Amino acid sequence: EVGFCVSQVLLCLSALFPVLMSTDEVKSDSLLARDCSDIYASEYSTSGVYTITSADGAVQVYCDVESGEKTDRGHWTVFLRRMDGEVNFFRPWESYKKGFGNKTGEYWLGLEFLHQLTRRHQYKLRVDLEDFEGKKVYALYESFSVDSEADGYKLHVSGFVNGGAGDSLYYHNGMMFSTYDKDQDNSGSNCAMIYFGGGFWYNKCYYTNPTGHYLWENDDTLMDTGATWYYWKNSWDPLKTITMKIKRVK
Ligand SMILES: [Ca+2]
Repeated sequence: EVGFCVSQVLLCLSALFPVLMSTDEVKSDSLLARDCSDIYASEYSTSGVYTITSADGAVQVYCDVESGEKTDRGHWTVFLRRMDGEVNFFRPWESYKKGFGNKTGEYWLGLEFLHQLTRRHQYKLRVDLEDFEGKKVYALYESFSVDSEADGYKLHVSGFVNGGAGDSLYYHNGMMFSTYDKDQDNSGSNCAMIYFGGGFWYNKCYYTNPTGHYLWENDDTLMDTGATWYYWKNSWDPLKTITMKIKRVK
C-alpha cells in the first residue's frame, strides 16, 4: 500500500502546488502509471519494458502495443512470457508471489501484483500462442481477476472469445494457485511436482501449463510436460511462445 499512497500524496501535492512541483519534476510515467494503459495515454508508442507503480513500489513490466484488433489494440500489461527457455520456471511459492525473470525476455510478474490490480479495476485477459511453425492464435477472456493470497490467489476468468486457440482455461477457473512447495490443486498428488511445472492454477492437473518445462522443439519422443495449450490442436505439444497479458476495462 505504501507505493500507492506515496503516488496519491504526490498527486495531491502537485495539484495544490503546481509551481513548486511541476510535472517535469515528477517522473510521471513511473510514478503515476499503475499498468500499461496509463503509460499508453502519455508517451509510449512501441512495445517494450516500462516502469509502473505497484503497491510495493516501482516495477518494470513489458507493455504490448501491438496485439488486438484496430479498436482494441495495445494497452496490454504482460504478466507471463515464455519464448526461449532462458528462465527457469520451476520455482517456489514466494517466487510466484513476488515475480521473477527478465523483463526483456521470459518472466512471471507476480501474483500479488495481479491481485492488487484486479481488485481495484476490471481487467480482461489475452493469451497469445505461437507454435514452432510460426502459426499464431489467441484466446481472449472479457473478465479476469485474482483473489488475495489468503484465498489462495484463486483465478476467475469468464467471457471467452476464440481467436483460434480454443478455451483451455475453463478447466482452471476457480482454482487456487499451486507451486511445488504449496499444493492447492485438486489432484491427489502435486501437479507442479509430477509434471515439472512451474506455478499455475492447477486443477487435476491442467489443459494448459504455460509455466511448464520449456522444450525447444516439437518432438514426439518428449514427455508431455511442455508449455502447452491443449485446445488449440487437441494435443499436448509444446509451444514456442506463450504470453499472458491483461488490460484494464474502461
Ligand atoms: Ca494435490
